[in-house]
Amino acid sequence: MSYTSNVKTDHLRLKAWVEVIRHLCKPDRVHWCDGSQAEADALFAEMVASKMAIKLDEKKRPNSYLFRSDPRDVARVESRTFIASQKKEDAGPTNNWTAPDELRAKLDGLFAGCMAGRTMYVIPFSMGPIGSPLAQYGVEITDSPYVVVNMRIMARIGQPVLDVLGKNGFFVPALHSVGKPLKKGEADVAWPCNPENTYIAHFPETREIKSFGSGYGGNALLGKKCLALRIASVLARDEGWMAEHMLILGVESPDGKKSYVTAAFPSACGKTNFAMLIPPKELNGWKVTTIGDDIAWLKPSPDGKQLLAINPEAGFFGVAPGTSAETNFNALASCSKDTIFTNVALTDDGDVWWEGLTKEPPAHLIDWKGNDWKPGQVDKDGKPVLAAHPNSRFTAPARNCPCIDKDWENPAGVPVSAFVYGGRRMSEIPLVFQSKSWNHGVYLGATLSSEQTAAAEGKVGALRRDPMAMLPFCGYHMGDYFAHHIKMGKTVKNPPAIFHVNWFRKSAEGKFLWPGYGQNARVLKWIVERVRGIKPTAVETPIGAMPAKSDIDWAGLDFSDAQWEAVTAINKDNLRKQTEEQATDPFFVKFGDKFPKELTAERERIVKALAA
Ligand code: O2Y
Ligand code: MN
Repeated sequence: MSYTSNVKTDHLRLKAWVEVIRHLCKPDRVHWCDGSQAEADALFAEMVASKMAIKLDEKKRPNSYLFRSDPRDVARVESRTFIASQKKEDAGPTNNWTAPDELRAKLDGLFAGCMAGRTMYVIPFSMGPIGSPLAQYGVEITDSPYVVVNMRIMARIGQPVLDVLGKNGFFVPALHSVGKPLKKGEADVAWPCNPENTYIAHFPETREIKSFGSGYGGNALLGKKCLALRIASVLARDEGWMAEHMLILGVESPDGKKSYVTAAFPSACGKTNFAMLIPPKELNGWKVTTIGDDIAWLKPSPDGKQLLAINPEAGFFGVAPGTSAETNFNALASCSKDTIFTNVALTDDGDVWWEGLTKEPPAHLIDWKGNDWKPGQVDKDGKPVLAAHPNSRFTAPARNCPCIDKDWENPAGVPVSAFVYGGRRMSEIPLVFQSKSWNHGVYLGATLSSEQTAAAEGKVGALRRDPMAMLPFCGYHMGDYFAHHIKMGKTVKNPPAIFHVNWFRKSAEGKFLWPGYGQNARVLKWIVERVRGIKPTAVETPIGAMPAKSDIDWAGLDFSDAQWEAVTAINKDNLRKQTEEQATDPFFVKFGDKFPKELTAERERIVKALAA
């Protein structure tokens, strides 16, 4: 690389670890990342020269690049993700487990010499504003320049992190390799990876991450799912805070008062869209601002009154397909410049395109696999050929987002008034209801489930349980995680109120009954009015408190009483049966004694109330 950084550190343990890894992985050279624009420019120039990256048209998409991954390396791989705790029981029944010594030995074999012919990059990174009492630090060692430029957007990296670490600060060592050493003179491929030997390994007791074989997203950008959720959930349990798979948004009323809400949705439920939603203009002056679109870290405030939240990330790693000016204007604006696109299509004039970006596709594109593409193209089996991969992504800086909250980097965090849980449910689950208590809210999170979409793993339409949307991200036994939630409700005087939403109810004809997108602001407004005490009365039902139709602000939306009935009606018999079935649902049965008795009590209470 034409760029030499001169970062400095006196952190002996860090320097020693880097030496150990250099010795093990045998890279041709080592580069300590300073996170500067000059460094990123040099890396991009190198990747453009090696054909790993394509520079997009500078006028249309300033400072932005397109990458195409190996078609075998396009998403997180849950089947290759491991929680290697000493005891299998501590990883719990929802995680893959291997004994740490066994996994270390396996990985040491794979990492030995794996960086030959490559540069080993050392990336000091901060999850959260540097110096924040809620921030955590890590150092990722990787042989992927793609990872370096993505980490630069998704986290805070470089010298300031080394400065706060000082001589002895705690950091999570996160080792990554694409797993494709180069022999002398061997030409590299555009996207090196090793899918046959992919491991995303977490060692919760020693707070370490080791990832091998994949260069993609959550497998390789180790600050995100690996540190900020799997390892952080363990840190949070041990230290009395919460690491959640939650967006954070601010809701501002016309009088300028702001309330913060976090929300957890399983994948394919429109999380990024909700984080950045634009309320209908008729909701006179109500505004939504974004703190984060994926992860929330919450700690009790120093006075013990409330939970304060930060977004540990600095960027969005958003799904491109379906993102448009109509569905998410703010996400589109966020990736208008300074953005890395992965696996989207390339237009003839040097810009990007994906399904759903525009109503009419361009007449010609280069698809995500690098092939010519025309609208209506089908494969040899007659199936439509997609221009962009369904899990194609934009990595965009949060600072580019027009609705970013002014406090998004406030090191103290923002006070959270409400948690929202939501799933994709065609029937039974009403539009919105509020839990009767904190423990009832934990029960709603623990029983969160969503119907599978085509994009997700598993059978389309099948119900997938995804407690707190944390199923792939909890770094320890999920029963203990529920218990931690219950405990957290007692650690602050005013814990957030907890709500459940479902935007996805369908009519018998299969049509969505709720308009969704910006209209969700009407529900959000009710939630905020509830927590502010402006809507003290509600319709009490056995499953929680629901708004009466008149509690919702309908300005600018014609929504009939029959439509309201259709999105909010509850069938007590069906709900009772579903609730009862949880007692014998294998998903919960496998938690054994670790399923908290408080949640069993909630279930029994609800069954009784539904039977009454
Ligand atoms: O497939 C990947 O590697 C990305 S997964 C992801 C990315 C951003 C936000 N959330 C997720 C997720 O799987 O929850
Ligand atoms: Mn996520």
